[in-house]
Amino acid sequence: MSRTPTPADRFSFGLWTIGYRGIDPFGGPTRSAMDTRYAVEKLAELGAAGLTFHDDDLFPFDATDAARRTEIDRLKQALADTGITVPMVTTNLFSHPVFKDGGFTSNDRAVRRFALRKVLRNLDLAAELGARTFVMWGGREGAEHDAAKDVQQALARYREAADLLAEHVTERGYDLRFALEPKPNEPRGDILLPTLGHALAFIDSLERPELFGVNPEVGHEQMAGLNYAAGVAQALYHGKLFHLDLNGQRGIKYDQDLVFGHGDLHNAFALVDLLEHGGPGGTPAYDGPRHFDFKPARTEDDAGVWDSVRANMANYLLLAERAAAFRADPEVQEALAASKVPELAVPTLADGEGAAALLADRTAFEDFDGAAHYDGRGYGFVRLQQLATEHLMGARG
Ligand SMILES: [Mn+2]
Repeated sequence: MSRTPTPADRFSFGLWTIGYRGIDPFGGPTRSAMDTRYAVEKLAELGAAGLTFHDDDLFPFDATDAARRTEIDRLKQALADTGITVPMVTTNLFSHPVFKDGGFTSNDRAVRRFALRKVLRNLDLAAELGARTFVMWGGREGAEHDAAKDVQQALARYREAADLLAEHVTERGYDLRFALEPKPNEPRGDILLPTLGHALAFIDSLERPELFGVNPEVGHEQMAGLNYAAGVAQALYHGKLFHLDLNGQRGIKYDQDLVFGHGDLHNAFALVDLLEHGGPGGTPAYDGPRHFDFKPARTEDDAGVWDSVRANMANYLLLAERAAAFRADPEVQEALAASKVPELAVPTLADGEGAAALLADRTAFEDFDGAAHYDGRGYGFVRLQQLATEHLMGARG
C-alpha cells in the first residue's frame, strides 16, 4: 500500500482521461458521459491537485457563447468548492472533421486560420483559469501519403502558428508557457514532431523559443521504441521539461494509454527516480505537475475508472518510496562510486584548459596506459542495475 495522495503531490488528470467513454476504432462507448462537477469532486476526494482539459472536453465544438460560458462557470464553481486547480489547458484540433488534414498545418488555409482562432480563444480561457502551461499536441498534424504533404512548408506553417500564439500571450501579459507534445503516429500515419528530439530542434526555429518547452508522454516515446526516462533527462538538460504526461505502454504498438506503471515498470522506476531526485551525478530534478494522460480500460465501469485513478497515483508514490530507499542505501552509493557514476560530473578539461594544453599533457595520450589500467576491468553496471531492481521489487529496505 502507498500512502494517501495529497494536493502537495501535485497529481493532475485530464478531463478526457477520466471522462473517456471507452470508444475505440472497433466499438462504441461502454460508459456514459461524466459530469464535470462530479469529476472535480472525485479528484479532490482522492487527493489529486489538478484538472486539465481540451476546450471540447468542457463544452461542445459548436456550443453557443452562452452555453460555453455556463460550462466554464460551472467548472469555476466546482474548483472554488474543492480547491482543485487547472495547471494546464489544451485545444482540440483533431476531433472535428474539418481537422482531418490537421489544424495549423492543414493544406487548406481556411482551416489553418480557423484553428488559430480556436486556439487564441482557448488561450484566453487558460489565462482566465490561471493555467501556467498550454499543451500543443498536433495529433492530426501529419500525413499518410508522402506525395500529399510538403513537410518543410508544414513545419513553416507550424512555426507561423507557434509564433502567433506566443505573440498573443506576450501582448496580453499572460503567465503562460507552451509545451509541445510529440507522438510518432496515430491518428495520422506519420505525425510532425514525432519525438522529443524533433520537438526540441523545432523550438530552436521559433521567434520566442524561451516560451516553448515539451510535454513528453511515456507511451508516445515508447511507441517510437525510445527510452522515455532518457528522453526526459535530455529535456531537463535543455531546461525544456515544462510538463509531462504519465501513462503506461507495452512496446511498439498502438497507443495503449495504460495506467502509469502498468507498462515498462523498470523505466517508470528510472523516471520517478529522475523526477524526484535529479540524475545521480547531481543534475536537476523536476518541479512541475505530475500529470496523468491515460485511458481507463473500456472493460471498466465507473468504480473501475476511479480504481484506475488511484492506481496511477499509488504507483507513482510507491516508485517514489522505492527511489528514495535506493538513493539512501549505502551499498548503492558504494556501487555508484565503483561504477564511476559521480566521476561523469567532473569536466573532461581542467579549468581554462584548451586544445594546446591538452596536447601538451603527456599523461592524456603518450603515457596513457590503456593495457595496464583498463584491459579486463569492468564497470559493475549490472550490479548497480540489480540493486535498482531489488529496490524496485521491495526486496531491500
Ligand atoms: Mn498526452
